[in-house]
Order: sequence, then C-alpha cells, then structure tokens
Amino acid sequence: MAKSPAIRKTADKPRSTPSTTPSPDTQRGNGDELQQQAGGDHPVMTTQLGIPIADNQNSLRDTPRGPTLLEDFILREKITHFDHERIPERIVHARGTAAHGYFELTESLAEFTTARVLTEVGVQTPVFTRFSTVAGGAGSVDTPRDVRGFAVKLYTQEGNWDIVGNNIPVFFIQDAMKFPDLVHAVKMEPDRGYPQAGSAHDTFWDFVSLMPETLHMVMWAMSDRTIPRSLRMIEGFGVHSFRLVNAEGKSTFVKFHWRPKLGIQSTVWDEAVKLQAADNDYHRRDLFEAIEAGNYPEWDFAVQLFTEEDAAKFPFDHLDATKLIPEELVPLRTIGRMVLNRWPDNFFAETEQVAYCPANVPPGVDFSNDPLLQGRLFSYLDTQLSRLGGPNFAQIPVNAPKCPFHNMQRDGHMQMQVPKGRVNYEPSSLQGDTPRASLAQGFKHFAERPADDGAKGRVRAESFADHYSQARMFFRSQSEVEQAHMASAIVFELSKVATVHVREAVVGHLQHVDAALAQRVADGLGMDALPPAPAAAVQPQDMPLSPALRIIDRMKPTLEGRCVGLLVDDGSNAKSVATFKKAVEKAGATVKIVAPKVGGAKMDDGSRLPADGQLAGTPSTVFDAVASILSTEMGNKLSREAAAVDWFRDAFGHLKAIGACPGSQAIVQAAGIEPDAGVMDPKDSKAFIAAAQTRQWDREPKVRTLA
Ligand code: HDD
Repeated sequence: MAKSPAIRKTADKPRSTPSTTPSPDTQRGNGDELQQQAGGDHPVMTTQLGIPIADNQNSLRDTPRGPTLLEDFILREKITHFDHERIPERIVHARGTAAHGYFELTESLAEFTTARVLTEVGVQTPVFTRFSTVAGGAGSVDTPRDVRGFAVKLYTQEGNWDIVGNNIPVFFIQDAMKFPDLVHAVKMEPDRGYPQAGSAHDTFWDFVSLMPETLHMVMWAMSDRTIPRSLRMIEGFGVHSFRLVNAEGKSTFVKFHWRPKLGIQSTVWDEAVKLQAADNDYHRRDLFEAIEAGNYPEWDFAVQLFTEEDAAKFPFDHLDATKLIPEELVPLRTIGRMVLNRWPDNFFAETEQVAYCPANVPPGVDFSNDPLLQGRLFSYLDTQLSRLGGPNFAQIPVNAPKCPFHNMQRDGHMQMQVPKGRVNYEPSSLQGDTPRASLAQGFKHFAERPADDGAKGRVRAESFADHYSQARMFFRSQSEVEQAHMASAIVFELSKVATVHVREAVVGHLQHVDAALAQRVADGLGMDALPPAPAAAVQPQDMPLSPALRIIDRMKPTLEGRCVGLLVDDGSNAKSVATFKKAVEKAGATVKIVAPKVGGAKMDDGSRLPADGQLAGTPSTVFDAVASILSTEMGNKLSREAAAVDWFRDAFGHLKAIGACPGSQAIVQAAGIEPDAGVMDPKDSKAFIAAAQTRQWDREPKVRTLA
C-alpha cells in the first residue's frame, strides 16, 4: 500500500513511539491509488494555484501522533477557503430556486417601444429566473404561507433587463421609506429569533393594524395564492407601472404579467403545513424534477397598456403599488412566452450570486413615479455591494450581460477584467478604440413634464388615501370556497397573535373591507363583540368585481404537470398497475410508485416493481392525487400502519382524488373516509383522471370547519 508523504517522512526518521502502522484513515488509500480506484479520467487535484496534491486525506504531522505543522500550506489553503464559503444571505427573498431558459416575443410592441426585446418577434432572449419566498432565511422551508418572488433577468441585446416581481400584483406599502419597517415586522422577532418564515406573529400584525395601506395585499397574502402547489403554477407580476417609450419619445404606461401555461394551482392550508414536514424542498425539487424530465415550465408574457389620459380616469392612482388595474378595465395582451429549460450547473455560483435590480432596463423601457419603485431603483444595487462584496459583481457570469459592453469603470475588489492601454477616462485623444457615448443608440430618459401638482415635501399624495376599496373588491371577487379559506387564514394568523389589542385592531379594519368577513373572523377568534372600525381617511367604494382574480375558477382541469402517487405492496396485480400507470401518464401526469420498502414490491406475476418512495417518507401530501393497487391481505396489513392510514386520510382531507382498490378498503375505513364522487376504484381510470384534474371542493365542509 502506498503511504502518505507524512507517513513516509516519519518512517524515515523513527521515533520512540512506533508510528509506521497506517491509521485507519491512511488505509483508505491516497493519491494515485484513489485515482485508480475511482476509475475514469480524473484530472490531478491541485491547490488554487495549481500545485498538484498527493494526499487529500491527511494533514502534515510532525509525527503520526504529533501536532500538525503550520507548514502545511495545502491544509491551510483548503480550510481558509472553506471558512469563507458563505456570503450574507439576501435580507428578504433569501430562500430561492432558479432556472435558465429563454423569452420569445410573439407580438411586436414597436408602436410603443424601441426596446428590441419587445419588437423583434421570434428572437429568443436568454433568461435566468429566480423564485423565492420572502420572509424566511436561505435554509428555511419552501411551503410557508408567504408571497413568492418572481424575478426574471433577460439578457437582451441592449443590456440586461430585470423584471423583479412577485406572484401578487400589489404590495404591502406605498412608499419605500416603509420597507425596512415592513421587513423588520414580518421577519423573526429580534429578541427571540422566531418565528422563521411566517407572518403569523405579533409584530407583523401590529404593523398591519397601524398601516391600513397594507390591507389590500394582506387579503392576497391570506388567499391561497401564498400557498402554491408548484412554482410552475404561479403567476408573476411586475407590480409597478413602468413606461414604454417609442422612437418619437412618446410614453405608454405598462404593467407586466407572467401567466403559467399549467394554470394557477394552490394547496390547502393543512397540506401546506404538512408539506413542511414531508419535504422542506418541495418546490425546489418539483422544479428540478420537471426540468430534468423535459417538462419545461412555461409562462405567457402579457402587458396591460394604458395612457396618462386613461390613468386619469381610473378610480385609483396607478402610481400607488397597493392598487392593481383589473383586467376587466385594461385587458391583458399576450405578447410572448418564457420557457425554463435548464437547471443551473451550480447553486451558489448562479442562484445565490444572481443580482437583480429593477433599475436594469433596456432603452425603450422606463420608470414611473411610483414612490415604491423609485426607492427600489436605489436599494438593489446597494444591497449587492455588501452581499456580493464589492462593485464588480456584474462580472460574475450569471450577472454579466451577453451583449458587448465597454466603459471606463476600473479596478475595485475582485476585478476580473484586464483592460489594455493607457486610457481609462473619457474624452481622450490617445487611443482610437475607446468607448464613447452614443446619442443615437444610448438610453434616453423619458422627458417628463415638470410636476405641477404641488410643492416639494415629505408627503403622501391624496390620491393614495383609499386603503380599503380594492381590498374589498379582491375579497368580494373570490369564490365562496376562496373567501372561506381567506377568513380561516386570517383567523389562523391572528390566533398566533398574543396581543389582544392587535387582534382587535385588525378585525376593526376588516369591517371596512367586508362587514361579514369581519364578523366571521371575530367569531373564529372567539370575540364576544365586534371591535370598532377605525376612522377611514376615505370611505371605501364598491368597485366592480373582478372574477379574473380568482384561482379556483381559473384552475386548469388538466393532469399536465401533476404527480400521482400509487401505493403498491407485495402481491399487487402487475397488470392493473401497468394499465393504471399508462392511462394516467397518457393524461399528462407523472406516476410515482410508493411502497412500504424502497426496494419496491414483488408483483403477483413474480416481477419486482421498484419504488420511487418509501411509504413512511413519502406521504400523500407530495402528490396531486393518489391511488392504491393492493391485495386484500396487504391492504388489511397496512390498515394497522399509521403511515398508510394517514396517506389516505390526508389525501381525503386535502380534497384529492383517491383511486382506492377493493383490496385497500380496510385502510380506507381505518382512515374514516366516507367515499364520495372523488373516491373510486382505480380500475375506472377515466373517472380517476376526471376527478384528479381538480380538487373535490364539495368535500371540504365534511373534513374541516372553516371560518
Ligand atoms: Fe424587493 C429582493 C420583489 C419592494 C429591496 N425583491 C427582492 C427579490 C424580489 C423582490 C423578487 C428577490 C430577487 C432575487 O431573486 O434575488 N421587492 C419586490 C417587489 C417589491 C419589492 C415585487 C414591490 C413591488 N424591495 C422592495 C422595496 C425595497 C426592496 C420597496 C427597498 C426599498 N428587495 C430589496 C432588497 C433585495 C430585494 C433588499 C434583497 C436581496 C436583493 O434585493 O438582491 O434590495
């Protein structure tokens, strides 16, 4: 056996302590031997500076049992680098998941903008899209009740364009001045360091109760939008009004929308809670598996276009980010699509180091005066300086533009470029190839009329004063089921708030949103009397309802992109399994086999069907619908197995279709399931597929009491 250099050295110079016997670690082999064992054509491992390494198992020791030598530059380099592997996580949106893909324009907006990415139909622009939760840290779970970030970096031929949005079209606050307060209030409380990743605590609701402008977004946050089934099934919104500017310098306001091809789909709250235990990485894994399987998620890109004159007629101020423009008022125009088709090679290098900034826009796109957007234009560049450690973060491959770029910015920490020549200033006359500004091609800021609406000051426009009308419109536009979910979500969250006056103040505000909602929440909290409504700066108006804001009606009745769990055990009928699998896969879903043992089950024809998941570690929460094909003997046996009983009980409680074979009846009974239209024999694959395309909303009153 080859010995490490340290052992060889000791052997050359024997000490009183016998030391030539290799330690268990050195027995694992080193250097060339490991190289051979692993097979393949491995490059020789080196230090960062290219010095070949002979032994990556043992540090350099003075004697085999003596101290480690400071001289060991290989050990020192390795440990030092490791000690500095982490960078500060994002202040918000720390937990994220991203993928590469492309954007393709299908309809030109040449009438409205000069931006090539919005005028060159058919051109594919590379994108890097990162989804995130907001409140939790980088290591938190994927399925808390939380807003999802939806940030798209388009590497256009005229520079990077970042649409840094959320899956909700409005925001909690109107002015960037309040952002640090909002974030402090929602993140874990500073003295106790919890709760992680959730808004159900006193400080968040205290802030809400004192800032009625949050009410509209609070209604969205309490809706099922914040407990999505999959990142592939969420909408994205640019939130603010931006401008498009055409060749004549004319501006048109625009709102950006991403619409998932698979339709929007959410979980139910009990399911989201249980998913946190079942799989912390549920959304990340789902996106990874879909892309790896070639089921590339896709979104339509749509715009709402309107003029200054149109805006003047809206019964709200579109510069106020707590307001949305109902699509019944300004229709959506689909002009492109985004496909995510490549998983990042390296999480840290790409997903962690990507730096978005709403100020990154190509010529032909410009900003509005939304005061929240104006603050963001500053904040993102600033945060990257401490997060990524200096002014050269744009050179990190995921952040670098894919079009040519030239300027006179020089030096700084981690400079990767080696500019040539003596000219690093402009104007200059010493070199012929230095970059110059171009009036013709350069970014032209929209030449806005000077404001004539009052004097300079720290003010909030009066047109921002109505905090309740759109909250009311959103709530009342929802289906009955969604309204019940929202009322229950508010009751759940406020039940976690220990301070009574905060609970009361929030219910007081709800009276302005919808008196019946306030009463339902008060009842759900066990209040004897309805707390008084606070004075409203502007009396809420009844706006026309917007059914387009619902989820349930707009859920696509499809199995595309969905996943069905099939429970089998020894003795399951091989033919039935194959027939069921084929039918469900043909309908577009993935089928995953679940069995008590990961090695799978021995079918009745003697073949072995490997499992994708072991029953105890693969609860039904991770599936859209479930089925079982079991022998009566195994069904009876599993009816005494909590994991199997919960599998069915939870699927029933989460309103999923259940294809329970006759052999599973003992488990179904143990789970207390009263069969309904969503429970059938998996032999009837047609009925199963029809039921699995949606949730069994009629079942809900039977399984839980909603507020
Ligand atoms: Fe923000 C990150 C979305 C208001 C300051 N924000 C961040 C991300 C998203 C959003 C998706 C994560 C980007 C990524 O994946 O890396 N933020 C929004 C939306 C807002 C919003 C839709 C309102 C419409 N944000 C907002 C305000 C400020 C910030 C008003 C500050 C004045 N946001 C930040 C930040 C972050 C950030 C602190 C943290 C990490 C980062 O920027 O890169 O600068």
